[in-house]
Amino acid sequence: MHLDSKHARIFVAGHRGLLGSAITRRLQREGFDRLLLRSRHALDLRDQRALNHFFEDAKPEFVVLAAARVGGILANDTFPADFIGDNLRIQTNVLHAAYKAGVKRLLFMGSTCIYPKEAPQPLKEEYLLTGPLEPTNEWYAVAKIAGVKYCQALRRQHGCDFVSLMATNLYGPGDNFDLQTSHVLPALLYKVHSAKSRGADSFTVWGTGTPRREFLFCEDLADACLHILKQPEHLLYQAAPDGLLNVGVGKDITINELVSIIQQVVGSSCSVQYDLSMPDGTPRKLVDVSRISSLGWHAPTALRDGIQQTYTWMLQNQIV
Ligand code: GFB
Repeated sequence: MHLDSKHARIFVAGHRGLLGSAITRRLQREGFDRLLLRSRHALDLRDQRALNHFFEDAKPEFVVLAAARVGGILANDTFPADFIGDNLRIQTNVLHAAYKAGVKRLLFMGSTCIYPKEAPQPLKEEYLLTGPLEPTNEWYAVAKIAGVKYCQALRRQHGCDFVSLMATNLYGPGDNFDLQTSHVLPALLYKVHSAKSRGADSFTVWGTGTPRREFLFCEDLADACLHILKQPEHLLYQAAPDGLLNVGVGKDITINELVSIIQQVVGSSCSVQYDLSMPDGTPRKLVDVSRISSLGWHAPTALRDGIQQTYTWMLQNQIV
């Protein structure tokens, strides 16, 4: 059932994360006045009993499941048990509690890394489970695939209106800039800025710089979430009969091209050193955005503008 009231009770799970905080800001700006927000300390999503109590008391009507353990290529590769374990626990608990509570619509955040490493590009939703995964993030991907499948199963068995959004590499204000655990875009913003500030000649790019990635601004994904929450059910499932929707910009670039844009934004001309001991990961993951386009949604923010906003945020928050 779609969202049609500013007074609906909406639970944003993970409201302090990059996506969750963007969705929360957006809903507040739009005048939604019954948001349900719980910090990690107030409600541990890995605790099924606590979560069941929360759903019984607060009675959320809509859920955006943006809580997850996320990280870049190194974090995924270094902490496989945390990535598969925490994500399985969080999503299984929330999906089960939401089903029991009769939630009207739930958005589950998948990821484009759930598609096979060698799948044809652009990645269509129907390529799910057609081949082996990228090894650096298969643990996270397996957890996310389980979440997508659980949503589908709940819809099939119990008629739950639970949809999975497969977002491409997300970035934006509030990002994680820790070099050991971050994704490439905030990592390179940090490295280029700090090299410039120190007067260094060069900075390090992991891998070969040739992999291609598609970058989605967090405010745009928040916009897509609201758009999908508001879609009438018959239109939504006409576009996505299996409940899967890719969310991207429909265009990818190489890591080297990303470096150039970041250098322009930061105003730096330092040279690049490639650390070939670090993994490239999947060569490409450009998503096919036909389904969400058919529902009238397109990512509004140009990459350079989004990077500029992220850089401004990084400086204002004295990250470096
Ligand atoms: O963003 P990223 O960490 O993750 O890396 P993935 C993307 C590409 O950028 C890889 C290269 O080819 C990295 O080797 N890269 C270059 C760097 N320099 C750096 C750097 O300083 N830091 C980082 N982090 N990368 C993740 C998955 O994959 O993407 C997750 O592990 C999830 O499961 C997420 O899907 C969206 O795009 O490779």
